Amino acid sequence: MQIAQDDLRRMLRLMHTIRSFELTAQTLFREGLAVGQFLGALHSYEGEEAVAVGVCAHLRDDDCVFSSHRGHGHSIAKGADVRAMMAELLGRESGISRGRGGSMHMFAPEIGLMGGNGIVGGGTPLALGPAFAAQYRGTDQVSVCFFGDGAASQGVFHECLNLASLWKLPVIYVCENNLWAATTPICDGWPVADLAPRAESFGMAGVAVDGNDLLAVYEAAGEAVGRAREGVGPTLIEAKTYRHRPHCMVIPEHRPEDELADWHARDPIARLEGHLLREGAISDVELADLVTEVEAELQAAADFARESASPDAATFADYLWA
Ligand SMILES: Cc1ncc(C[n+]2csc(CCOP(=O)(O)OP(=O)(O)O)c2C)c(N)n1
Repeated sequence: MQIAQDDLRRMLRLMHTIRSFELTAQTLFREGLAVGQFLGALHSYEGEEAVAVGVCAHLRDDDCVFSSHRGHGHSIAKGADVRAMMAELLGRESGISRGRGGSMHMFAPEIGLMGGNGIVGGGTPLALGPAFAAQYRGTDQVSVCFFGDGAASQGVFHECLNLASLWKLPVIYVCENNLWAATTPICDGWPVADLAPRAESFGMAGVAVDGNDLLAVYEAAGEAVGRAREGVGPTLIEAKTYRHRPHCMVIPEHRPEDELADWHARDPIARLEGHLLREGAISDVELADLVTEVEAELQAAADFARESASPDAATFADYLWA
């Protein structure tokens, strides 16, 4: 699949934006511990950027994305405003969910961002709703659900594949197989090494990709989205990837050092940069400028969040469903 160089540079910028967002969020979390202003837990998406960016590059604003507890990357790749996201982390009124949600609940339905989910596997049935609606209305919209390898062991996930395939719904299930579910290694969670082949038992398309290779993810997602838009049916994508950080900010690192080093050497951002430099699609100077610009944008977003006001106490319950 040929990808225009402009598109690749745009995707590289998004990957840097996600990486920089996560690093800045960790600073806010540490500050927040001191002054008690960070809203909820913080699960870093560092290392998995190619998955969100490669998939969402094929989506329009009227396509839906259902995210997980590790959802900042999905939100940014779907087009969410990083200033509003940063303010959400601090529970500010200017936050993307008006400061009522925090890290795991970034919603922007106007761009098809249907939010994160603190319930592991919680997004899998929700993604069927817009997929069914699109089919019923005869539009070519698609619905995408991102989830982890741990979520794939939830019973509801198998019900969803069954229904999606039975009704040929335009839904794409993207498993971010980062080899660990919190502190449980995949070999203690699955009796098999791979998820993608399980799609066959539901009579639907299933494909495994190197989730640290933006080009591979982009190609697999393009085919899946195309199939869904044409009414052919759903796809299960298993993206093999790895998170650079521990499960969340309050769980110490427990993974083997050689495994960590091995995956850090396969950093998806460095990999795409290497490709673009070799192809002459970007120069060292342009790359340095891009990183500087992105970091400045995220610093400004953090300042915006710090300076924003918290919701008035009398309005705390506004926008919440009782
Ligand atoms: C239904 C449910 N069970 C357990 C948890 C606690 N929990 C939070 S994250 C997590 C691990 C999830 O692993 P995975 O789905 O592989 O996603 P990853 O964190 O690797 O991205 C668990 C068990 C939860 N939030 N929801």
